[in-house]
Amino acid sequence: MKWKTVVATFVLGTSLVSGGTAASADTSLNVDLDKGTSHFIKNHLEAKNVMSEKGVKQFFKTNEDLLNLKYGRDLKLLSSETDELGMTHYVFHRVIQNVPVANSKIVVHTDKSGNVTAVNGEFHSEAPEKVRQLKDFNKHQAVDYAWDHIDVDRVEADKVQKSELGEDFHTLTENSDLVVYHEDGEYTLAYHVELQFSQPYPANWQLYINAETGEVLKAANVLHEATGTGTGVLGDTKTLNTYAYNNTYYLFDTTKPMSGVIETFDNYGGQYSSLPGYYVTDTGNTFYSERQKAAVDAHYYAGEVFDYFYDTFGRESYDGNGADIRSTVHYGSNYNNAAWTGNQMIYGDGDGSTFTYLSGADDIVAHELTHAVTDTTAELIYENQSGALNESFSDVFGYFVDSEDWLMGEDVYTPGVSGDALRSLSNPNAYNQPDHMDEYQNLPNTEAGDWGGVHINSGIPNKAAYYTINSLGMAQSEQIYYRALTVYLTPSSNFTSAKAALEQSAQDLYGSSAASAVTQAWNNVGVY
Ligand code: L5W
Ligand code: ZN
Ligand code: CA
Repeated sequence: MKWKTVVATFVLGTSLVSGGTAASADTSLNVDLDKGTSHFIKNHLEAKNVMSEKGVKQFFKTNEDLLNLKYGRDLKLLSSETDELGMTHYVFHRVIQNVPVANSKIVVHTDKSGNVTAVNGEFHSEAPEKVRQLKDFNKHQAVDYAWDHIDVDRVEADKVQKSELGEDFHTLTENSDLVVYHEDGEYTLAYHVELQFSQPYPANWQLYINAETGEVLKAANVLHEATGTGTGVLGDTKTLNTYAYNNTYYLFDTTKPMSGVIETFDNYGGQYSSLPGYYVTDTGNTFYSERQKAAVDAHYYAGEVFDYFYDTFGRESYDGNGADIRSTVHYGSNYNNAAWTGNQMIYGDGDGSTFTYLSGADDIVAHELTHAVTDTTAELIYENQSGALNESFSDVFGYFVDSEDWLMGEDVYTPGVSGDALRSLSNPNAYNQPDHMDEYQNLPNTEAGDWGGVHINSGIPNKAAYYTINSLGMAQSEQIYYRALTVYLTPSSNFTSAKAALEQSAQDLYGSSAASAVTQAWNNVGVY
């Protein structure tokens, strides 16, 4: 940074505040007004009776040497406003050949008597009087360059959205204006292009494109992380990781230690074909409405399950590689189910008597995300014994995430009845599931037969997990189960091979007595 000595023509003293440091002087001061950094000059500036634009013009003339700015050449008045204290604030653009310098404003403040109390802003007092004016393309072409650069399909970004009330609206905004872009003392004619949209992801792209060459000088998506609050399905208040753009907050969490994001959508109208639906938004970052409850919990619990896998096993998202975790709530109509579709989660609202909003249970969210982990690791085929293992591992990790009870889905199952649940690891029989091979049900491998009873025979490995956890404790058991799922199990593994996989994992991690505890757990359910 170059410092410039300015001889000031002030009547009394002047003080300068810049970049957090303050200095004062009588008739001379070291002022770095040349670059684009912001400066604040106050006290006793030589100017009286500044009651109008004409007066400000005179002020700049009087202080031309100090500020190294010429009124007509370097400044363009944008606005003037008088506040409730009677002070008036004259806002100027710093211009070169009448083109505004990007991100530069100079503001002159006067008190009610017309004394200038301060001048601040980005002075650029050493900027050139002229910049190269060649423009090889126009502002509309600059917008096309910008879309190419960010690699987003404009048609998708301009898709009609639905508001919370179901009204159609568009969120795409495109602006393109000629500016002087400055960086490291270089001043270049450029188009400042803004692309703001909420699909396929919320974005506020700010790009500067060289007006002569089309080179992208700078591109940044300047959305801001925020922390919101919301009401969950059970009426509890939670803190949410959100994103702010254009006075709108999105259920879009970029805070997790992974490349991907956690994002939550609403399937307005229940169109099955329109997944993922629309981002859940709120103008106040307070997601308190009835409609938002299911989304609040889907978003919050997806974060909780991410944290569980990351903190316990170092796993970054379900694929171990930072994939986006996407959820859609209000899926279908009175849908008593939730699912991992192969690339996202969907949650029904329930019919209000069998289930309320299914995302309201953290063990269900963990169950669904564990299906995603299984799909990218053991890939257990969803039929017969391998399918029952697939289901069981989802229930077991549902327990690890929500280990206060052995029940599955109790928070949202039969909202009018307390104490019941969908399944139980400790007592499968109480929920119409076998808990021993003697009770194994041979069912048809069809949808009606639950693909060979995947949600029924899972009671047997679930009970084995219950015995294992009781014997070894949760801390060892969760490592054993994770290792079996990610290292030993294969698509066609059956109950016997699951027993072997878990024994081997226990042996690897904790030795033979842990392996024996696993053996005993599976013997108890008749798997030898
Ligand atoms: C809860 C209701 C059924 C658990 N999926 C399941 O395989 C359920 C999804 C959400 O068992
Ligand atoms: Zn399942
Ligand atoms: Ca539970």
